[in-house]
Amino acid sequence: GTAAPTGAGARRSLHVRAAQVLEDNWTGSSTVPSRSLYPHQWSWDSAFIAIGLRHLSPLRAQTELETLLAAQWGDGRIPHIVFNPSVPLDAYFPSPDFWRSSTAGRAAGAPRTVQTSGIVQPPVHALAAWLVHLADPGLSRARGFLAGAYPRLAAWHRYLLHRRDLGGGGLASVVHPWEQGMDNSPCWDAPLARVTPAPARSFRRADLDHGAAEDRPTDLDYGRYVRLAADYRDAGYADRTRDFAVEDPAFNALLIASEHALARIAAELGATGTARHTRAERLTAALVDRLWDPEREIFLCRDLRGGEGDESGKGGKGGGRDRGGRLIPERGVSGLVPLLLPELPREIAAALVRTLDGPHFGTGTRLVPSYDLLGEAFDPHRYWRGPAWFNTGWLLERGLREHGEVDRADALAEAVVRTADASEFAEYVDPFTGAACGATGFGWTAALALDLHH
Ligand code: 9YW
Repeated sequence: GTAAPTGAGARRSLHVRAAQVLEDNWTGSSTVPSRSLYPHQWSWDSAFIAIGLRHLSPLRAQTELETLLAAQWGDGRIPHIVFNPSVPLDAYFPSPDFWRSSTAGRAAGAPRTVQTSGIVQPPVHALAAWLVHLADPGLSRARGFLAGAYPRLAAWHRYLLHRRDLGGGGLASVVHPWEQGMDNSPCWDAPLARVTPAPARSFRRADLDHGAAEDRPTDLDYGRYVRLAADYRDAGYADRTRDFAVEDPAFNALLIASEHALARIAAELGATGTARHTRAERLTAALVDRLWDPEREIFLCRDLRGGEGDESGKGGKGGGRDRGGRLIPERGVSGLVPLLLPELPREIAAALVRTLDGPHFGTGTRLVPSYDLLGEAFDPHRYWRGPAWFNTGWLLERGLREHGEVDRADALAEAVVRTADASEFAEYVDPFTGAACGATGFGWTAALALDLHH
């Protein structure tokens, strides 16, 4: 492509064009990730979108999060999708008639009036709420934004820390790859292989009407996603031990970062946040204890159901089965996201920076790939199996800055902004060339480019 223009004119134009994407995707109370592929409200998308939206309209950013929080379940979970009733049922699969939240989720306290999914997504919300507050504290106080959000965010974290501590080690587990947000990451291949796929004729994908098949998950992946979601639904969305239960580093790092944010929110509201900061430190220690791989110098996923009857779980000193389940020996970008955490031991932060720069993620790339460049499953175009995504770029930029890596952070920020702009705010890009994949006009890409540009 052509070199990105620089200077005041270019800055204005990025701002205007990103703002236009967010305007086009705004429904009146929230923002869709993509008009074509994802026509409803998604949980972690909304958190990232609010972080960018705060620069355009703090009121809209607050509303974005309030709309999501209004769909919270009685047990504290924030659903991964809040459905827009005016969108036709066949526009997205799985649709409300699959999840049946208001009936199947009744015991878990699903809302009666709004239809949602029954699984969750990474807890970026308290961090987003805090950043949105900081953009206009006066408006936030006048509207009671944090006072309204705090009890809901606290219940959300309580749900994750109690109902979802399926491994008993203090971390939250995901019970579906969609919950972690990186749907078809090779990290899920081993735990998913144990799941019997739902028959292909029992459902109809809607994503292939809008996205290229070779950029999307396969039909076999979808069969397994459907099976896991249907089993969870049929169990009333109860969080007992499940067939698929994984402790993921990014999911837990975001929970910890959000716990720190919740401590700041509590302090702003006149309470003390000390207990929450202490809990966040304890969680950071648990993350290191359960998921850090000192040889690979990256955090791994722990498959709680893994290692039952196979020999492969023994690898990695101290990281094997003694803590329950087994570590999955795949390097995903998720394993770098804990760089975000302020209390990460110095030597671990330094090791993560080395991994980020090295042959598995750094060599020859413009933006950080979603998966190991040297991994067997690496594919530069297929969704979460290699392409670079902008939300992980934003999180790593923040992590680098947190640990004093100012030059690296500046370079990554610039690459994120430039690539977002040049790709028409693509959903994800080829990590080497920056070529657009998936949808364009994607919500969090526009929002986070705007945030880093600011
Ligand atoms: C799907 C909306 C969502 C993101 C996920 C991403 C994708 C939904 O889109 O999942 O149908 O595959 O993987 O992280 O929140 O943007």
